[in-house]
Amino acid sequence: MDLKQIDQFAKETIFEAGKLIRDTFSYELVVETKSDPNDLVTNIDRETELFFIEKIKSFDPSHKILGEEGMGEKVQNLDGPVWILDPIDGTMNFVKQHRHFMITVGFFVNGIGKLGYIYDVMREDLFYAIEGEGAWYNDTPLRKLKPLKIEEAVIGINATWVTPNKRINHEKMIDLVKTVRGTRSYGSAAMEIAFVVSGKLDAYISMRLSPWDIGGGTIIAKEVGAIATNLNGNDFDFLSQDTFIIANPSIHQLILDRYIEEK
Ligand code: 2AM
Ligand code: CA
Ligand code: CA
Ligand code: CA
Repeated sequence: MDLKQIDQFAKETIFEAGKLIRDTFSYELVVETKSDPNDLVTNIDRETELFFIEKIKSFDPSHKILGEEGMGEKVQNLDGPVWILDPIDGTMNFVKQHRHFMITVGFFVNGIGKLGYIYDVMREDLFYAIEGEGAWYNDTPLRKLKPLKIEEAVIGINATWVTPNKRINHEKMIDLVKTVRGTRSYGSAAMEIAFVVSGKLDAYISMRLSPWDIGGGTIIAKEVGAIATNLNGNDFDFLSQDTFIIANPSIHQLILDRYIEEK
C-alpha cells in the first residue's frame, strides 16, 4: 500500500470538498434536526459525505467507509483499509456562524491510524499527519508538545458539564475549571483537537463523541505526543460512542485522576 499516494488523494479530495461547501452553502442550505432539537444536519453534510464515498470508491472499491451520516455501508469491524470521516464537524457552527466547521478524515488499516486530517473549511487550514512521519499545519511541521502545569493550561470544555448532570461529578469539574488558566468552547470537536495538537489548547474533554469526530485527530495526536483516550484512560471505542479526552501528556493522567469522576 502506497501511503504517499493515498495521502495525496485524501488531500485533493478534502480541498475539493471544501471548495464545494464554500461555493454552495450560501444559497441552498436545508437544515433538519436528528436526535434532538440541537442536533442539526443539512443537505450539505449529506452531499459532502456522498462526495467522499464516490471519490473513495473510485480510488479503491475495497476500502470501507464509516461516516457520520451513514451514507456508506455498515462497518462492523476495522479489518483492512477503513476511512472514518465526518463531512462537517460543527454543523451548528456551519449553520449559525458560517465558520468554525471542519472536514475531518482518518485512514486506518486493521485498526491502526495511518493518515489523519482536520480541515478548517473557511480558513482553508489543514492539520494532518502521516503515521511515524510527523504532523503538519499546512506546510509547517507541528512540534512535540512541551510539558506544562495544570495551572497554566487552557482547556476546551462544554459549559453544560459544570452544571449538575447524570454522567459525572460536576463539582470536580468546577474544581478543574477554577484551577486552569482558562476554558474555551468552540463547538467542533475536530477543531478543539486541532488546537490541542498544535498547542493552542492543552486539553479537550467531551462526555460523548463518535468515531468520526476524533478518528483523524487521534492520528495527528500520536505524532505530536498528545494523549487521546476515553475518560477511563482506555482506548476510545471506535465501533461505538465513548467519552473522550485529548491532552498534553504532562496533564492527561492528572486530569483523569483528580477531576474526572463518572457516576
Ligand atoms: P457534529 O457537528 O458533527 O454533529 C459539538 O459540541 C461537537 O460535538 C461537534 O463536534 C459535534 O459534531 C459533536 N457531537 C457529537 N454528538 C452530537 C450530538 N448528538 N449533537 C450535537 N453535537 C454532537
Ligand atoms: Ca452531527
Ligand atoms: Ca462531528
Ligand atoms: Ca458532522
